[in-house]
Amino acid sequence: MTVRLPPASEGVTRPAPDDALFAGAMAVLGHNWHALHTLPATGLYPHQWSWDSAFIAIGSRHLSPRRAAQEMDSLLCGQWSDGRIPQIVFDPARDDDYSPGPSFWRSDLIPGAPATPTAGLIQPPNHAWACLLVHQADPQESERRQFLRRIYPKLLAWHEYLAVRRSRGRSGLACVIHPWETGMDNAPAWDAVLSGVTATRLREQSVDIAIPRPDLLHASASERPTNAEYANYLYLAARYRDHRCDDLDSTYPFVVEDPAFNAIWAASELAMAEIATLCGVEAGPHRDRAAAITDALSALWNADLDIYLARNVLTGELLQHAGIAGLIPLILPGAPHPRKLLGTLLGPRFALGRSILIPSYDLTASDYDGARYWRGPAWFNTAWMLVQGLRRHGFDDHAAALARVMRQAALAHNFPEYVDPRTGEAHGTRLFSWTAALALDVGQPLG
Ligand code: 2M8
Repeated sequence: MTVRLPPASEGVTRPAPDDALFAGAMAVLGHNWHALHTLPATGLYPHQWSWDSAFIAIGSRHLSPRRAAQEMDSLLCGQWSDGRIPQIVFDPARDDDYSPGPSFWRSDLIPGAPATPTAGLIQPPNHAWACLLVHQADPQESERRQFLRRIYPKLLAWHEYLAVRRSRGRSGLACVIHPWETGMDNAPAWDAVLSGVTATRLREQSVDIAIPRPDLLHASASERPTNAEYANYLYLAARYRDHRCDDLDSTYPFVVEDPAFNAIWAASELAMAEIATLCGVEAGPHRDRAAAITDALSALWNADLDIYLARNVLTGELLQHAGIAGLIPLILPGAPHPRKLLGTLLGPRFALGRSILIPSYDLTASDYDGARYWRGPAWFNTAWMLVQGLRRHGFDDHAAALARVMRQAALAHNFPEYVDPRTGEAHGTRLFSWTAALALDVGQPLG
């Protein structure tokens, strides 16, 4: 790996010589820096991803707050006129290196899409949360560049998109219409919904479609989603694209309310309240919305499992799988069950303190798989969010222990995308940006 510092290096803090994590994370983020943003990984993910960039900015603010702000500015160049921040902002030069890429989406043909090519789907809304943290890293620099004042209206439009275009029914929660929108693409909770999609797809598609898998050049097939899953992913994405990314399409076959997506939205609304105050704008509506989403999440609470579950909006059923998404509401100050969530984290399903980080899925489930993507392995972004949640509710010793394991696991395995929570074995790609950024963040005084 060539270590390359970012161009905005004037504000870069030099690491203490003995801080290998700081130096390693800085090297990874320098290596993955491209043009005006950071790639999740140069081979497997050669474009700019939405929630990745927000997580990356949370870490890179310790290296250069200016560069972290640039990361968010760059992502928002891909915002659509309806307010959505797209899942991916593409580098048109790397169309063949990732599927589905810019030539699949052809966003230039969709009304409201920006000039730069993007995907039409979205990802979890952690952006306002990240922007506030970036501001706090160097308020004078942020003020000088009018960072919050410039970004606030864009974040406002994004949250309005979620409230208006993504609310189906009266639950008060936003829905996602593709597994990719949850960021936890092949989580077992989606299996039942996707089996209905398979039936529809097979009825509609008389011939097999080609399934390009450039991802398998960079990660083992046993660690990635299967071709059967990809067939559904591509079908759902193509259907949404062919309906011009119209969220009001009432016959869409995958509509889910996800606890992590909505908890992150509420956390970002709380951040919006602080940003609004700093910009001299009324903060009340953001606090009210955060409270309303937090209340609405109660409908997803499962008192037998002591965890939040996702809901299939089309049938009204809660999807009976204990995944890490169901613990993420712990990030909310108003979360009503912090002790129960801690109990679930410490119990046999997630084994906090006995597993490496926290598994993405129930360790006791028969379909748990510690190596395959979101079906079991432990990820650093979910660990980071739970460190924040544990701290917020005063579980400081657990937060500190989890932060320590994050740093150790990141450094020991060359900043892996994910690890087996039982053995610590690294999986997916290496030199993964959010692993570096978030392991760095939890060790910093501001982190
Ligand atoms: C993974 O998802 C992409 C599709 O968005 C993929 O597998 O190709 C997920 O882990 C997602 O959460 C993440 O944002 C993305 C880039 O790191 O990779």
